[in-house]
Amino acid sequence: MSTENEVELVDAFYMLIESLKNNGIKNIFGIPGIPITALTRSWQADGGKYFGFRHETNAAMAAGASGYLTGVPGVCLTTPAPGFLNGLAGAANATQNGFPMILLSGTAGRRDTDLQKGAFEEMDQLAAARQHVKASYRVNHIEDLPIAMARAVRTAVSGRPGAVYLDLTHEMLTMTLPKAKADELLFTPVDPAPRQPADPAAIKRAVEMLKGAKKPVILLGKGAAYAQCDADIKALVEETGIPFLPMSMAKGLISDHHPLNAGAARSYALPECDVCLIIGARINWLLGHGKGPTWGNKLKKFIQVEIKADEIDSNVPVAAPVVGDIASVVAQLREGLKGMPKADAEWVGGIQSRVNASKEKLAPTLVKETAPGMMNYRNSLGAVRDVLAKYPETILINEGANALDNTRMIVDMTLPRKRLDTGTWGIMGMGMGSCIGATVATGNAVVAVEGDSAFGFSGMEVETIARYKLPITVVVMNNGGIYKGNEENAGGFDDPSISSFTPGARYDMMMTAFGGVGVSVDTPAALAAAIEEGIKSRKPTLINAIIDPDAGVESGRISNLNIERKKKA
Ligand code: OXT
Ligand code: ADP
Ligand code: MG
Repeated sequence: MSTENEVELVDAFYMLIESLKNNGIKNIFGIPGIPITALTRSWQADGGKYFGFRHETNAAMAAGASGYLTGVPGVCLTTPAPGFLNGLAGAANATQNGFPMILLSGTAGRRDTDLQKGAFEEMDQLAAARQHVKASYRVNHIEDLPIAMARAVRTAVSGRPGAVYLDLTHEMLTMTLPKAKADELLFTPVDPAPRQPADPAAIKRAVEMLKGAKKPVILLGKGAAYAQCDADIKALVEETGIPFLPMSMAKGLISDHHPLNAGAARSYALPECDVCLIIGARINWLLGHGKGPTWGNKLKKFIQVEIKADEIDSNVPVAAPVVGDIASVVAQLREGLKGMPKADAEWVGGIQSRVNASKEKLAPTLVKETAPGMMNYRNSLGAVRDVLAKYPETILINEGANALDNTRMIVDMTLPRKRLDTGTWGIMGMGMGSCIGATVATGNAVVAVEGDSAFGFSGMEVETIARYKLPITVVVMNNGGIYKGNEENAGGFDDPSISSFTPGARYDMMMTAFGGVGVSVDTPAALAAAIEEGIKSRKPTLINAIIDPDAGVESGRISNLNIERKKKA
């Protein structure tokens, strides 16, 4: 603040910081540099929490994870052009996943940028952001900051959540304003994510369809987890007695141990069902686009609860669209379904017996002993499952291919919003940023199960984890490569194959390099002990879990999406 002719002035930093605070923002994730270093410092000086990263994509991943877990947008602050573009990758991922976040970036001066004079870090960032985020806005004047921030927050959290980009122009960041005027402009937005109950006619249609169903299932997606109406969703399932299947990040929304959980009979329940009530999931690639073998090659009667009207019929006809917010709609459905008889016992029993059979088949593989250094994905993750069962509040971050698919199958979740993974894009590199965002947002301990390739995309944030002394335990599933660690060079040469990494790599030493705890383990028992110690001690911990290089399969569970080379004639 300064005075000119006795008028007290405030600068753009003040306006921005006050606007962030007015919108309930408590943390900023980012990397400082020209021209936002002093802005970042001012945020911290003002009492704001700041988490300085080593790469902006990871900072943006942290912001996205924080937004998903709390419903308040996470904020990532970057420098122009290269810093901004790094952050944009994380913002794009947040948008794909429906996580609310705000990407703030400084820019080079508009005058030079628009005439392409070659300014320091010159780039038309607004144009670049536009196609990758839900909305992008440029702030050209200090007076617009309160409105710009409110607009960013409201856009990020209302309707389908997503990332919003705010372009903080160089010129704007140098402006000042009389404090009296500033105080008039600053405000707290009212109800940024308003409830949107569905049309009663749509509810009636859905209710009739459910009542007429012989083999109904309920599919829960991460939109349902995000909606934070866990008790109502559980009540809907229990009152109707309809089996449910969670998409990966909806695991735990209702406990994986619940008797109506049909997750372990997926390949029976989806093809066999007649009516599928989808709550907060898109009918995209993860659901076979609503057709084909995933659904028994039959068109199902879909009831889709969705906030974004144009998502309906995106892949297959939806018989009963219910456009509205999940919390309102689930309450409306429960009301409409009152007195409905429970789902057919034969149908439910058939699913339950298949669930039990799958679990019984899997069980011995989870405890099978292997020679030291030859752990596979089953027995190692069996050990992870047993430890996490003791600490259900722990948030699980999970990426990789075999490391992802097997964890999703083996490690049960019993509480909502405790699992974040590669999501809609199947993205590698969400790991360490999401770990940091998750613990900062919730205070909970975090365990990350990472493929060794996946870990590499954000591995340098181990330093960030150690520097802030965060309660994060990272397990690197070290099979020495992408999918497998024993592939040979396709040309028969000595240099590494396309998928191999350094054999015998000691990822644990990355954590000890920064003062955290590093452990290398080669048996399930040692892995379990190291994880438990990490969770209990809340010390930054990295466990190098040595996995048989031959244990994985190419592309994990989605090898059907790969393209094989055509056979020569
Ligand atoms: O019913 P059936 O019999 O079918 O059985 C199912 C369930 O019923 C059963 N099940 C159970 N059984 C017993 N008990 C329990 N409790 C239970 N629960 C379930 O198990 C099966 C499977 O269940 P699921 O998963 O529900 O069913 P299904 O049919 O698999 O579901 C279909 C899908 C599509 C929903 C599911 O498969 C899914 O969610 N898949 C997500 C896959 C995904 O996103 N993968 C990540 C991307 S792969 C690839 O792209 C990689 N890259 C390239 C790359 C990427 N991605 N990003 C960037 C920025 N750059 C490059 C790379 C580099 S992966 C990768 C690295 C890999 O190497 P790593 O070293 O990191 O990892 P490793 O592989 O470990 O080496
Ligand atoms: P999954 O990957 O778990 O299948 P998706 O990300 O594909 O889930 O789908 C989530 C869906 O939930 C999105 O289409 C999104 O618009 C919707 N959604 C998110 N929040 C809400 C909400 N509060 N009410 C209704 N729909 C929502
Ligand atoms: Mg691997």
